[in-house]
Amino acid sequence: MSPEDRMEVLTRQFCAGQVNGSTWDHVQQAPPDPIIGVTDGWRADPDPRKLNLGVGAYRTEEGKPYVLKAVREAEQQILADPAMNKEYLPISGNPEFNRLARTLALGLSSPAIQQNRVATVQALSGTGALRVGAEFLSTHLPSSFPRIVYLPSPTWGNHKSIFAKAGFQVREYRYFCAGTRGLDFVGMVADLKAAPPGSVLLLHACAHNPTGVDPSPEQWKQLLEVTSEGRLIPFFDMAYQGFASGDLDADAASVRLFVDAGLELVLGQSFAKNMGLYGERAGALSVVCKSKDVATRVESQLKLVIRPMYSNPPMHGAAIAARVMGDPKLNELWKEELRGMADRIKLMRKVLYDQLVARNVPGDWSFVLKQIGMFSFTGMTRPQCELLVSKWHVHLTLDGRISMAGLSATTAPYLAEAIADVIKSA
Ligand code: PLA
Repeated sequence: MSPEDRMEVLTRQFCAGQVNGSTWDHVQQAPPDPIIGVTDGWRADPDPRKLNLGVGAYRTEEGKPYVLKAVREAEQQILADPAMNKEYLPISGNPEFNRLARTLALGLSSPAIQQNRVATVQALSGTGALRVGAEFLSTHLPSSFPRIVYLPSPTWGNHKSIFAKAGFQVREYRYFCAGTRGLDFVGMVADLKAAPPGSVLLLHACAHNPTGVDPSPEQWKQLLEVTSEGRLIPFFDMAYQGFASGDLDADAASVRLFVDAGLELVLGQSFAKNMGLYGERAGALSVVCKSKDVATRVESQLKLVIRPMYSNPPMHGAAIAARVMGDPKLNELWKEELRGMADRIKLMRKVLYDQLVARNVPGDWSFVLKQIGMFSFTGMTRPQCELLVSKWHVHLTLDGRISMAGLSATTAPYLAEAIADVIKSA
């Protein structure tokens, strides 16, 4: 068949396809997202007792979403500002936000901040920071380095897809020990020691999702050694700064340890949780470099990653976050509210634990008290989780993770009753 005839046939087939059916007839129904899909299931559930303990989103004691007072105040100031406009932001985002975000993470006295050797770009929250960071690494790691990323097992479900989309081979390192419900530190170190030099090492800066298990300060020091001896490229995902202990500085200790030791690293930050800016998509990506000169060139390349992806970031969330971080009064108010949120989550751990113990639910539930951050990783099996959803209308991810931030003193007894039941029957 001549190329012209072939073209003719293809055109006819294409038109016939459109007339008789859809060009997308072959497209398969995708499964719902394992985390975000939980909220859809919860929305569709008509039962009045229903609980959404899936996505990590903070709720008040009344079960309502919470807009921080500091955020409301910043938003009012922005609206009242006659200089406010809706022009495009630079490709790298709001410069003041970027400066304040990296300072929040690394600390004002950080050698990297003092020496101006951090390249920061605004990102579409934590996910966007990871995505742009992965793309940058995939393009700019030295060509002799492997494109391999090591993720903790388990980890936040989206990590795998983000790095795979950027062309990385995804490998796991041991992290959680189901038996002790603690850190498998020996396994973790062994796996990292076996990683090829130049591999990227993804670390959760604090409040590991989904396990709620973090390395101790002493273990972080050892991880620093393993990382630098193995010549691994650390990529810190910091989605919960302030949510682990209630203190922003304390929660950044792991990242600061690595930076202060002189390592180059990549850092993703999210303001979704610690400022309650979930839907505003406010985040930052920083690359800590050896020198100011390198950082300047890195930033120019980060812009080349961003421009064809989404051109430049949205302004509102970053403007809010910049005001909250930059205005001393709003900053104090924010820190107070952040401590309040972290404390309420800790209180929910105690309330749930007491309720489980009061019901004599079999097993040692002390991990509920010990785990750090927003989540409790309960060890419940998939059938038990499915029963929680279908019989008790408690919506959670099927790996047994529950968002403690979605619980209240009123709903905790109901959850304990539901857990007691599914542990017996599934
Ligand atoms: N990194 C980790 C470890 C996370 O847990 C999340 C969010 C992100 C990054 C990205 O957050 P952001 O893009 O909204 O800033 N994890 C949530 C939500 C809270 C989600 O899955 O998108 C969770 O429920 O696990």
